[in-house]
Amino acid sequence: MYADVCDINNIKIDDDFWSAKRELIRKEVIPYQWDILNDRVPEAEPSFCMHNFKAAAALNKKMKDKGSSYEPPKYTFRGFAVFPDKREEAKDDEFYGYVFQDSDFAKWIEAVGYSLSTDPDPDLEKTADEAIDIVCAAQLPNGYLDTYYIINGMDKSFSDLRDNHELYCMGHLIEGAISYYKATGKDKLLNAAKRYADFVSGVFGPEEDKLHGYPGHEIAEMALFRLYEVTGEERYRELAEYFINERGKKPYYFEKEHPDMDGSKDFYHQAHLPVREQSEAVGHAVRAVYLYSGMADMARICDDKELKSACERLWNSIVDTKLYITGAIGATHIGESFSFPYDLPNDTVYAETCASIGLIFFARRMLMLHADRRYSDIMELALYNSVLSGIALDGKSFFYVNPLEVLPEACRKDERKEHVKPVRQKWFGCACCPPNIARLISSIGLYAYTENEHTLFTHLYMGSTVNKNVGGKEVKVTVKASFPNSGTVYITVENASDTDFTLALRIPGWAEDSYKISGLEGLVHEEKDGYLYIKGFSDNTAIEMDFPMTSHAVFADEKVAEDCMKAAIMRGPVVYCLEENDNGPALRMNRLKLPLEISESHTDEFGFDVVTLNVKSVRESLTGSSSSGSSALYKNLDSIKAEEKTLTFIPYCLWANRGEGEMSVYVRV
Ligand code: FUB
Ligand code: ZN
Repeated sequence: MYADVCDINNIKIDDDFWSAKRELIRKEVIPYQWDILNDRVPEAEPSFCMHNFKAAAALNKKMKDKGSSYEPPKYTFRGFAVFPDKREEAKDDEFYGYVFQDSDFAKWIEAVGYSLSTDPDPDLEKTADEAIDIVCAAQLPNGYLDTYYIINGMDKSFSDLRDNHELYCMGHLIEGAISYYKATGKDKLLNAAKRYADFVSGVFGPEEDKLHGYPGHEIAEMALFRLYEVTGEERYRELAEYFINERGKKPYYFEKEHPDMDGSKDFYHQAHLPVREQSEAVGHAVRAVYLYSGMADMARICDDKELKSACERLWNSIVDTKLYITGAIGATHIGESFSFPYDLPNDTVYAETCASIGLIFFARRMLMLHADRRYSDIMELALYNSVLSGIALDGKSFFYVNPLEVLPEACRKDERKEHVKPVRQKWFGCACCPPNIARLISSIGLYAYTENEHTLFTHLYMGSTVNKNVGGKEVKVTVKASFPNSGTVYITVENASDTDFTLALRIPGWAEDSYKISGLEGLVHEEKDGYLYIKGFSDNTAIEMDFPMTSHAVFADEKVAEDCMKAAIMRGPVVYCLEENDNGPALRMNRLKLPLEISESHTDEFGFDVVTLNVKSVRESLTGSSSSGSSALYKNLDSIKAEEKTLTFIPYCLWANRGEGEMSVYVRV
């Protein structure tokens, strides 16, 4: 009865690079995260996630046992994030953590599901089943399931959509439940998520007696569309559509909820305009890309052309004016938000890992609307750079903020850079990013491929096998690749004769002019929007492609003041950076020599084969005498000394894996 547009169970990843990352998630991150959710890691900030579900379950039981004689707690606002002074002082029946702490479990179970779908693990499944029992025990008889209100008092539930994340937690719960159901066939959590969504659809909607609001932090939209596609039940699509259509209508819902709210602040929640009229990506970056993802789902599912145009405008607003070269978004920590166009500071940047992950969600959905490599190029860029930077090579520490330039002393002593950490952290009280990385990497196959009835689209190249049913025949596509080190790709297509099967292969923008392909003899092919569409396969076809990974300098548009006369170095989709570890301190004193002279080396210093780049440069220093006689800070310039030097660049995502030090992506030319 349940169907899905893209089935992870049909995609097997077998790739040196990505299988190792998936193993890291399976063996390190998922068990570590489970310990964190249960507050068993003394050196990490406590989560209280499972504590809250247990407290809510106990309360729920008490209510059931006492029936009508039970007096439920009356709501008291105790803060957006409440932690006890000492872990041992936590009370069994109180809620702790951020108001959205439930979502940590949901993201964990989502990653668990993806992992189990390829790597069965009875112990992990048992742990997950027990966790699900606890979560389901917290659900109220009417379907409501958010521990913050169950514990703190239900009388104010859905009274603060702007800040209190009930619909956000529901969205994550739905995504987690679907993943677990698809992996195991067990529907206990899925049924709980459906019951919560059913409850919510009884609360929100166009009818007069319902609330006419929408999520303060988007995600419910895309989750509900997915629930609709998995279950085929229309009410979930209708609820998602309602949330999207209602957003930004006047009078503004959040201002009705918060009469003291400054009217200019609706943009923070992307609620300043009806979504079809929005053109500039604004406000909180994660919320924005989660909303745009839901909008793209709706444009596809409902064939809504106006919404598709809005998605395209918003996509362009991001990639043309607000995107870091690493695929990061969100230039300012003030509100974790987008800044104005071309404002892309490298050191005070926010660049939240979740925001790049959300951009990948948005890209995938735009690809499902219309396969065009302008989406997959950015998806690949964000993945190999700002997302992978978010997790340490040993899977044990994480970045929330992904800067492009770091001076460790400034991170410690300058309040404006307090959010920027020079080394990855064990965990975060607000732990959105690590579990988001886990769910993305463990489901990476869903980003490598999308499909429609006859066509399999290959967006990312990685060793993998995909089975696709075309007109009753099981076509098998096998890819062998060694990205990002090498751009050579071998593809075989089996069992495709006498079918309408089409393989659409992405030609990455960075290899557009240099790629080579062989094996197309006898096949019908044409290129469109950066994809090579091939059909007319026999039962055994081999294709070889080569996308040369050449290194080159990239310059930002001159409107980006921060990067004026500076270059970044890229090799294929990978952005490189300088670290103090290889190049000494005061990285700013280095200047690249033009035309660039780059050679490649290999190192196993990171535990696997990494291509490093050696770039000819000069190290400059100024000599002169004091300009005023009383200050050593300023001098009259006598000369600029330039010493020839070869700089060593490493892939940006690997920075800070060898201890603390300066880092810079951009270098003067
Ligand atoms: O509000 C939930 C999550 O916490 C957001 O997505 C992140 O930006 C962090 O603020
Ligand atoms: Zn995050």
